[in-house]
Amino acid sequence: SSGELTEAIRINQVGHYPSGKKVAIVLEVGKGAAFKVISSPSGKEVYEGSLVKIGQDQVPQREVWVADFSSLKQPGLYQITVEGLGKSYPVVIREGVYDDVLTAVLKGYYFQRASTALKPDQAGKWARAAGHWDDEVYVHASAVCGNRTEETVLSASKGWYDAGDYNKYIVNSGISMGTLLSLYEDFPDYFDRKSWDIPENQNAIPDILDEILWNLDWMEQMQDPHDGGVYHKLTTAKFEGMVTPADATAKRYVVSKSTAATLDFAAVMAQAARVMKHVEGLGDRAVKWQSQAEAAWRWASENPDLTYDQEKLNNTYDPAITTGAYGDGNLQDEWIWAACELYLNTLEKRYLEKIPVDSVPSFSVPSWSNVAWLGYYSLLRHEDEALQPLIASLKSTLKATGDDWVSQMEETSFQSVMGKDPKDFVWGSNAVAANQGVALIQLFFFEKQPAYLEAAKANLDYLLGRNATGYCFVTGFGAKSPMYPHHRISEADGIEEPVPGLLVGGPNPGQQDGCDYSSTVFDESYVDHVCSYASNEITINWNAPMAYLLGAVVAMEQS
Ligand code: 9MR
Repeated sequence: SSGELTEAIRINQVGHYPSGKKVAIVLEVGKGAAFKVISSPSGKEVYEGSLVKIGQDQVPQREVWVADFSSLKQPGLYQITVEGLGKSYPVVIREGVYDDVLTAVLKGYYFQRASTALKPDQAGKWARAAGHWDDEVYVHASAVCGNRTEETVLSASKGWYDAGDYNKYIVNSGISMGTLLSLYEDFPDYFDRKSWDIPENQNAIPDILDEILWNLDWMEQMQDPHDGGVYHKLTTAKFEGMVTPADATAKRYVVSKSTAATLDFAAVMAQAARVMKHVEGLGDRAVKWQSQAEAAWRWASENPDLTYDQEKLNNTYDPAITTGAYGDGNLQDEWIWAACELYLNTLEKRYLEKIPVDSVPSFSVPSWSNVAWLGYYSLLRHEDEALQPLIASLKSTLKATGDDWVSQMEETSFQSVMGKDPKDFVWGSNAVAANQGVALIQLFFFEKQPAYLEAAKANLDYLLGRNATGYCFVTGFGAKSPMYPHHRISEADGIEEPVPGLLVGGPNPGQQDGCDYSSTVFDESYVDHVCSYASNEITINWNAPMAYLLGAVVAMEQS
């Protein structure tokens, strides 16, 4: 009957703007090839359309029909029905439809704060006691140098927990901060006004910067003031159990300085200095960040290839460190990112030596280990004439990528850029989808064609439910939302609903956690179970491009 709920109709479960493109994907057809849109709960039919079968070859055994109801523009609550199949989850059409999820995704960072209690005023039922003051952190044997010993204690408090675990990793904070700083740098007018309920929201500083500062305050302390080198991470020796922050009390260390961490730190400090130079209430902090960035650059120049190799370090130093490695053997992209940010602030030619200015760079979607395009986005947003022809070739590279994506998207199961290439389904694939959206928005800034923005929004549809799993991937949103993320706070707090506003990692056919997945198909390899750290964890670097994508869509819709 058409009366029952079916999961075979995949939709963006958060909703659509009245004027926006609206597409559902139907995975089975019953009788005929029509679909209807009905008002909910009255059941009154408001639209009828044809299902269009599409050819997609990523998953040969899958059949897919597209239901396009873009011409329905009347705000309201609806359902899609297909005769013989059933009714979809609710379909929302309204102005401001992404405002709440944007706020929640930004607020997600507040819920990840270390070294503070969360009060019911801001955190509601997820209020919690403080943990991880990190004001007595030990220097791990791998980081002993100069006059420091293993018993040297430093303070490196605040910051955000990386993910489902409680450690703080500079490399991963790097891309997260770069992405959020870029969101403010690209949409200052919107974010100067945007406010949400964090403890600082009455001060003069925009809330997005208040939140960024919570992590920047920590990062500052991760640089050794004696030489400019930056510790790779602040961590326990092994992962804590599934306990609350207050109950996670194992000894914490700063571990080995590394070139990647030091360059990512340089890039973040430089971008922060530029973005917050004129923000009132910060005194001369921007000057300090710039000099910290330059000191980091100097250290990296003297230690150009100190990669973080956890296994190797564990052969030499005690205790063994078995938490997230964020080890990366290729540092060229970290050099590029730091060089771009420092060049923009100083216009000093020496930084250009690290940027291949004469060859055409290829495009790759940013990730924690691949940050070149964070730097290139910054070059594009500031368009320094002295950097031609590099700027022109960055533009043509990005345009070629965007054109490929737009043309390939029509032949994917879920009509999104994500899905065209099974290789995009890595650990944290949802961040690949979000970062494709970010790239398309950068492209849209200089090539004003609506198709690029539409493609970015198609990936948003993917992330919010129009995908092979049927989940809306942000906790607390959608009719079918992750309930059991691999997240110590959510697992240990005794509250049924997970902390809201967190993007889970998403489909990952690698299935490295060995959990019980119901499918091995690349885009279905997701399981909403706490054991699944390879598909159902949350991280600050996945939330960041989601915040960017949502923030950009909302800011552009309002302007
Ligand atoms: O996001 C990281 C992913 O790219 C790696 O493949 C994976 C295995 O090394 O590690 C992921 O990062 C985890 C980090 O090491 C510790 N905190 C949780 C992160 C997400 O699972």
